[in-house]
Amino acid sequence: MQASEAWGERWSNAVLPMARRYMEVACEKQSLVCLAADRNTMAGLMDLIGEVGPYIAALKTHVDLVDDWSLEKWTELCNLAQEHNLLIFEDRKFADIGKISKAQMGGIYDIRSWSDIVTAHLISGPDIVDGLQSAWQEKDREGGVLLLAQMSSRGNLLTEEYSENVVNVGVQSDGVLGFIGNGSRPEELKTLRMRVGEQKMIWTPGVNLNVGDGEMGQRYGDPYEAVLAGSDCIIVGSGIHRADNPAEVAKQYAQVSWKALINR
Ligand code: S5P
Repeated sequence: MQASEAWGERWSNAVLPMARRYMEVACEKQSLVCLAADRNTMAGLMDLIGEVGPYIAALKTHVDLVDDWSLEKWTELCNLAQEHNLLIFEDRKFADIGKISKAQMGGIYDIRSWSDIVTAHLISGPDIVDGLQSAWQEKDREGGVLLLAQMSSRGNLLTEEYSENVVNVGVQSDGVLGFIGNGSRPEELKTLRMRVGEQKMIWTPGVNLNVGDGEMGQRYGDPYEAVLAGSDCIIVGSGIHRADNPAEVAKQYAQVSWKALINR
């Protein structure tokens, strides 16, 4: 199926090249799954990507939680991700002023050189998006920012009003790929989708085939419901990387997410 057919308005309205790239990869793989690869060793990460690479469209990393990180090993990981045609998404949740966020795209981890997508809070104001985009531009690279409009964890401080403000700023900003929404609450997601409209993406953590409460305040909703409510990508971590057979489970998430997109 063509990406334009599967994605409809999301495809025709897309401005950022990274948005179309994601939609194409998702179509090719028939999967709206972003793996939250929260393993803390390089070997564990490499094994995981090797197993589930064919069933996912994007790879989400937390580069600063890896015990044995080195630039050399990380380059290997990025090469492996590219072999599997995955978008690489560093979930850094930048929050500082524009120029510092830009500088934080460099440093030891040099996120600007290998990430296709990063997350940011809009708490410091709209210039953070320009800061992050200019870091990619200096490396002649394209990227997209996902702004946190909602969170999946209980008791978070992102109020309705705050969320609305984030969306109002984000939809006007070309450097914004879309928003992080709360996958555990389809009703909240529907409201978010109404506010966002049909152009920008919504990516959702807090989804699991086993719905309910997770560890330390995490909450889980049903991935199929999340996509029907307006999510364009389901971010799945422990549901896959802690499974006995990650590949088999990743395949299930892929099937569920793709079916939901087609039905939507
Ligand atoms: O609100 C949020 C935003 C994010 S990006 N809630 C989240 O859980 N996340 C991320 O999604 C979190 O950092 C983790 O990497 C992943 C969820 O993992 P899981 O194991 O709970 O599926």
